[in-house]
Amino acid sequence: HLLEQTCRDEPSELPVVCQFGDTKCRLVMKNRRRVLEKLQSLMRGGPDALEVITDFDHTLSKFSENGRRVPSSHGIMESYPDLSAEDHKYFRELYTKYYAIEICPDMSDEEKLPHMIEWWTRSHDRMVLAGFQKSVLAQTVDVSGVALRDGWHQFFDRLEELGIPCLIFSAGIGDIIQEILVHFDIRGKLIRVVSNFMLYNEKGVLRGFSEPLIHTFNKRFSAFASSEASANDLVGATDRRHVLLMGDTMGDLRMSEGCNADLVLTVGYLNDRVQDRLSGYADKFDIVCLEDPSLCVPLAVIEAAATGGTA
Ligand code: MG7
Repeated sequence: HLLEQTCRDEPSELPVVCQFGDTKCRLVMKNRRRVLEKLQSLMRGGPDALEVITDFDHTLSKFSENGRRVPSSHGIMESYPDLSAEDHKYFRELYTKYYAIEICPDMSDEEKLPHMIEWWTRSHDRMVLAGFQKSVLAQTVDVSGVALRDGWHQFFDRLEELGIPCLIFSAGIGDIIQEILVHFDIRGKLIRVVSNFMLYNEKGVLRGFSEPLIHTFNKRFSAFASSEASANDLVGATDRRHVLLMGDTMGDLRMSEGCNADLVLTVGYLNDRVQDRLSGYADKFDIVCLEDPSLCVPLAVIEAAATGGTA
């Protein structure tokens, strides 16, 4: 169905409805010819040429469920049971102040950069002060109410069956993400998480975070000037020329910068404020999924590569 829709050539910001099994998804593909060409290349290359580079929070995890916002990995860390009322107030104030800057349409990325570093640093420092304990990590994740997008089981199963590496690239907290994978029993051998990791002292108490700090505006391999690792090296897949990139913010589009792929098909989840943001997303992402709680589109792309490789 996805392929059929893309055959309609006229550029359009109007959503098309695609039916995947029982699920209907509203998609915008502004440049359908380009999507079709990329899909055809992915089919020609087959699964052995493909890798997935994906954001985690509100991309692999849902944005909302039953009318409630699903917490991000930072949000889950902030539900740490031993935080005081002052800690909660502090994190809330940080969020209010800096989130407004992160999404401010009138500031350039350069202007935002020092504020973002300040946010991540202040938040992480406060969590160190609060004495976050490794021993409560699993329980904190278990009770957090985090939800993955519908179809996650099939998505990870297919990646594993087809031997497609999956790089989860996140400016959130790597330990929380890994614990979520454990919580859902996702244990693919080709899954790597590149993110901010917690460092503990010998008593299992948080003492800091891994370097380099990954925040919204350096979430790309080319930004790690001192690191020789490219995305391909990090997932142990130097021969992968084709990338399926998944994200929910414009910044995610740059995640594949610095890895040596020659084709990147981008799928963008537009989770909220669709009216204001659709035009920008439609310009930049090959396929935009509108308020879609499922992984149907990435799964369809993977299946296209799978069948193409054997056809
Ligand atoms: N984000 C970034 N920081 C925080 C934080 O300290 N608390 C909360 N609740 N959220 C935070 O996954 C990356 C996203 O997480 C948010 C330091 C940012 O909005 C960022 O885009």
